[in-house]
Formats: sequence, structure tokens, C-alpha cells
Amino acid sequence: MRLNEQLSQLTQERFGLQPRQCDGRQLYEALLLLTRRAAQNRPAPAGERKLYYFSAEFLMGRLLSNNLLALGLYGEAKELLADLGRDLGALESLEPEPSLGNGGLGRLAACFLDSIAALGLPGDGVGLNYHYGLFKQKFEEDRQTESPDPWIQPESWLIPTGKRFTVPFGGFDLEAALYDIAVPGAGSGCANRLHLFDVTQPAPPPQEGISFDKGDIAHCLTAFLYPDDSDDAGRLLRVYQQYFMVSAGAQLILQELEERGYAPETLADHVVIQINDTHPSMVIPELIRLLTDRGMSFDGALDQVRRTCAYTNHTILAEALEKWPLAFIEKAAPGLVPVIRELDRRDKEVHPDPATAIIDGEDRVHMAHMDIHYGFSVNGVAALHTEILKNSELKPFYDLYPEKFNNKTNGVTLRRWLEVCNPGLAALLDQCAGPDWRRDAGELEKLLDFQEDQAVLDRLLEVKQDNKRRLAAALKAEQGLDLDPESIFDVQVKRLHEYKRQQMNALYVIRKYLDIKAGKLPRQPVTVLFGAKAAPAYVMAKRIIHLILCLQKLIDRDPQVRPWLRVAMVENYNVTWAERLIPACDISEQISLASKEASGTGNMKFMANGAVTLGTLDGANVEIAQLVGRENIFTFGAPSGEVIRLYRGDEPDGRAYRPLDYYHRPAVEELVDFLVSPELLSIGDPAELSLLWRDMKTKDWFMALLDTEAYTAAKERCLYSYGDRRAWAKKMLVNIAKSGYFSSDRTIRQYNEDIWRLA
Ligand code: 26V
Repeated sequence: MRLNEQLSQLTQERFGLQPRQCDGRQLYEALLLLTRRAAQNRPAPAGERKLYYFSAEFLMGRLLSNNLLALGLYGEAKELLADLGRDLGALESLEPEPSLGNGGLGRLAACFLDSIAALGLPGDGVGLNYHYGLFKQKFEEDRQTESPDPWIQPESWLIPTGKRFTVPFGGFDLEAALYDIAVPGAGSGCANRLHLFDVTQPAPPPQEGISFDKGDIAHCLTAFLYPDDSDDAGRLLRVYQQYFMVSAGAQLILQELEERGYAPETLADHVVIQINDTHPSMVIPELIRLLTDRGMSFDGALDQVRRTCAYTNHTILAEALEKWPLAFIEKAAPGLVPVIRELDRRDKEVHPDPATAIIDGEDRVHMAHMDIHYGFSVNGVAALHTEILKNSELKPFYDLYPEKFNNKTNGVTLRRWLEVCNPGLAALLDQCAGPDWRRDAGELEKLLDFQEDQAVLDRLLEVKQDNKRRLAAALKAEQGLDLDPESIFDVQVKRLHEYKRQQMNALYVIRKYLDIKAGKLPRQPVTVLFGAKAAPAYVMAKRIIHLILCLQKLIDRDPQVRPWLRVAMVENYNVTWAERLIPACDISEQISLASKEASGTGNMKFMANGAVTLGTLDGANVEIAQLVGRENIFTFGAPSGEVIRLYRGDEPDGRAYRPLDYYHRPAVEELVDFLVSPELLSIGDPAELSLLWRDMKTKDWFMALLDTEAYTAAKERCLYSYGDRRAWAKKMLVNIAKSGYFSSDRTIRQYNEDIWRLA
């Protein structure tokens, strides 16, 4: 049946109305149901071996356009709606975004699901059905406030499966109900599943803020994504969440294995589990527990499990590497403790080095260590990151198991991050490179033939300008921001963290502000856009947001500066805003302290949308630089090797990092001191700004001051070169042409060839 017939049947059944008589919400709901059904009806990819991608986060974003596209229904739906006098984009704005992730790690998992399905590989996601996802951010009195962000409506993408599993917590059992989201693959004709586990009696929505009873596990376990872990109740709840996810997930795997007609003794032949960061690591002891319960010997179970599990590391930040007190696991998952102790005992027999211990001297369980000893693969997420893991962060493990280590440079799905979010550019690419880039992103290189084609270069600039206008209009309509789309759009969007150095970007804004005040005008007006959420308990991050919002206000009120420089912090940055910001960006800010950003994936999305990167040689920026060449990227700053030595305090000259040395440089001091200038203190909270000022000078854990001068110089070069429109358009073109390498289809092919071996 054609889509229009299906739609009218559905609206009649459901609302007793013809599509033409429906309001927007009814049409949206009908379209959601149709799309959900079409995806659900698709067959699963065939194969003897199946992947389960375990992740505490899947940052899916809105799914309507994306799924219509994957199902090959997008064009038809658009036309059909146009006939009804409706716009697909407007209907989609009614869809609440499922924000079941914090940032890069969760969004990567979502891109991977898209690619796995598009490549027709049998692979499901396994995670938790958070009811509120990441908090909704508001700015009040130049500060971030947080409120819950419900996304589950009476009709959503969730498909109740009726399947339930019992999770044995300490002192009580809890039922895990399974919901699925179908993941249709573009061009493959099949669909995989995202399996999300939920409690059966979720708590009612919180009355105020994002606080809830962290002790009420049975009702609140799936309330929020990563609850505030600054206190023990939050940390313990996180262990409960993780065990709930992996126990139910492991039971699902064994059930499916049996349904497929395979014995548990053949697990490793028919199942591969990718452990996305350490949050799902307890799946290793849980599978051993379940297999031994089913009659296998410990040795037999261990042999299967260690050939089934593979681990991905996403960070080298020590504070982000999970170490759970054994006492927490004893309380939440007592059944795992004897297994973990046995794994630890066996390991220590062979490897007495405390640096590689699973259980340390303080009775804490190092989750990553368990993964590395008892998994068959360990991968980093960009070439530089993997090298740092091998040579420094995980060196003792690399010495033990060199064969387990491998790199899988991240990627992003160009279907969402180009085709859906930037239709103007997608059409131009079709014209120049043909439509095959959707399946084979390497085809984008054909664009290189057009480097000297003035019409194509002009068209690229026009598309960018259209996107900037669209973004400005959306920001005006939804957030009351009044931006000049003719100015340069310089964009830094990502979680707020000191290592990502939004504070260094803010110092640059101060530099420009002071220059303009002194009569030194830039070649072209510039708008510095930020989007970032700070973890609710991360005090420094919140102060940096305060600083940015104060600068925004200061400049907005200054008629001398305003025509040349603007700052705009987008409220509630999420996937939906990213889809508008990225196509509209001229300069992509990727300025992390070298060695600290494992990969970055925003950098790839910006590049594919024709932004030019201004960045440090960190994470995947290194690979971007190699691909596009020196003339098509602006890099600066201390290299990762120097940073690592500075942290260790073993530079050849014995130097360690002392921020005051850099603060006292004249070009830096006046910028930092501006934080406590009368201008800024009259706008912001003097106590907060003073504390930020003090910490920037004396602590500066992520060395913003080290690179401030180099950053200023590089940014000046970058902004200046924007003025040569033809040369800039060529840079855009080369970036787009080379972005095919960062398609998550390529990444997934590599995972499959080297780790999963699905087909
Ligand atoms: C976690 C935490 C937890 C609490 C303390 C502060 C903190 C800081 C960072 C993290 C990061 C967790 C892992 C993560 O999200 N990594 C990101 O993974 C992306 C996908 O591989 C990658 O592109 C980003 O560079 C990496 O930061």
C-alpha cells in the first residue's frame, strides 16, 4: 500500500479524520506510527554470529526524518505532506528528542547503530530506557539551571516487547522490562534493534528540579541518565543501573542464543559483545555467573566469555576511569563478587604487578582492567589516542597483551549529519560527485575535481549562507537571539569541560573586545557561538558558563563593540541544535589540550559540512590535518608529547607546568584579569568570577594559559583568511571531499573486519 493510503487509513482508524482534517499533532503521530511499523516489519539481518553493542548511552536524537530516509520513504512523505499543505520539518519539531546520552560517547553509539544496520550486519544495541535522559538546560541570571526533559509520550518510538528478565540485586529481585526501538538500515532492507531495559513501575515525574530519591532503586533506577555521582547515593545508584543493564542484557543474549538453536558452550562462535567504555563491564562476570548456573565449569564459562567480549576505551582522563568499591558491588550485585574475586585471583597469580590489578589495595574494582584481562580486544577511538593508550596510559597492559590492542578511529553517519541536516549541500554533492557517496563516502573525493570551478565554489558559499540564515532565524524565533548571518560564525559546541578549553575561547573573546575598544577593528564581524551543558555538580564548568554569558551580555550592551563582535551561548544544546549549528558553521573550534580529547566526533561533522577546523593536534584532529593538508586547517599549540611530559614533570629541562609563568606574559595577563574588571563584575557574580580568575591563574589543570598566545595568533590568521572568499571556499571544498574517511560506515567495516567478524 502506498504511503498516502496508509496514512488515510491510519488517521481514520485513530482519529476518525481524513489526513486533510488532522491537526499537526495528529499528523505527526500518524506518521510516527507508520514509520515505526514499517521499521518494525523489516527483517533482521541474517548471520551465524550476532553483535550486541552494550552502552549506557545512546544519544539517538529525533528519529522521524532519519527513519523515513532509511526506509526510503522520505521523499514520498515530504510530497504527501506538501500536498496537504504541511511541512515535514514543522511536524518533526513536535518530536521530543530522546537525549539518552551525555555527548560524544552516546552519539557515537547512535551513529554506529545506523551504520551497522545500513551495512546489513546483525547487531543490536543494549542499554537503559532513561525516562528523562540528559537534563534540560536553561539560563537564568546568567547561570545554568537544570530541569527534567521527559521524552516518552503515549506514542513514542518504543515498542513494548513483553519480555521480562529478573535481575538479582542484593536483598531483592527486580524485573527488567524490555522495550525496543527499531533501527532501519538505509539501503539494506533490514532493521536491527536497540534494546532498552526499564523498571516495571517507574516513579512519577519529580516535582521540582532534577532531584529524586536515589535510594528508591525499584522505581527510580531508570529515571535519569547518569545521576549526579558527586555523592555515594548517586554512585551506588549507578552501580545498580549498570548491573541492571548487563544482567538483563546477558539474559537476553542467552535466551536468543537458545532460540537460534545454539548451546551455551558455543557462545563465542555466535555472539560478540562490544563494551562501550567501562559502564557495561560487569557483563563479563555476569555472563560467567549465568553460564556456570547453567552447568558449565568456571573454566569453560571463562573461555567462552573471554572470546566474546571486546572493550572500547573512550578517555584517558583518570577521573573518568571507573573504579567501584567492592562494597558497592557487594550491595548491588552480590552474585558477582565471588566471580570478580576469582578473576582477580587468577590474574594476580600470573601478573603480580599492582598496576594491572583488578582489585586494588583499597578493595576497589578497576573495571577497565577486568575488560583488558578478560576481553579479546582493546581499542582506542583515534590513532593518537590508541598510541597514548599503548605507550603511556595502558602501557603495562600493552606490554602483556600487545595483540589485543587496536585502533578504530571514530566516524559519524553522513546520513544524519549531512543528508538530513544539510539538504542544500547534499544536493550540490549529488550534482558534483553523484549520489553514491551515501553508500560509499569515499566518493566525496570526486568533489576535488571542482576546486577551480567558480560556479561550484560560489554555490558552496551560497549554501553556507542559507544555512547561516536558517540558524539565525531559528535562534531568533526560539531563543530571542538577534545574530548577523553576514558575520563569521565561529562555533564551539560540546560538553563543557576544562580540558576542552571553552575558557580559552572566552579569553580570545576578551582579546577581541579589548582590541575593538582600543579602535582596532577586525577585517570582518565575527559571532562566537557556544553550546554546552555542564554536569550539575561540576562547579568550574558552571563558572565558565557564567563567564561566557556575562561576556555575551557585556557585548550586547556595547554599541561600539556589538557591530564587530558577538557572543551567543545557545540554550539547551542537544542533537537537534547540533543539526542546525553544524551546517551553519564557518570555523569549527576543536581546541582541547593535546592528548586529552580521545577523538572528538563533532570535528568530523563540521568538516563534512564545509567548516574549517581551528584546532590542536589532538584526537582525530591529527587525522583530519593529515587528510586535508596544512593549507586547509589551522592548528596550533603544544603537542601531546610535550603536554604528557609537562604533567609528569619530566621535560628534558625538568620543567613542570606552572600557570603563573604564562599568566605573567603581558598578552595573557590582561585577558585573565578582565574576569575581575569593573565592567564584568558589574554584570556577573563577583564571587564566582573571582574564584574562576584565581583558579585560572593558579590551577589551570588543563593548561589553557599554555596555549593562549598560540591560539590567539592562529585564530587571527584563520579569521583573516576568511576574507579571501575564493580561497576559503576551496578550503571548504577540500574538507568536505576528504570527510568520507570519517563516515561511521568505514569505522564499522573496520570493527567488523578486525573484531566482530560477523560476515
Ligand atoms: C567522563 C567523565 C565522568 C566524570 C568526570 C569527568 C568526566 C570526563 C569525561 C568523561 C568522558 C567519558 C567518555 C567519553 O564520553 N568519551 C568521549 O568519547 C567520544 C567517542 O569516542 C570521543 O569522541 C571523545 O573524544 C571522548 O571524550
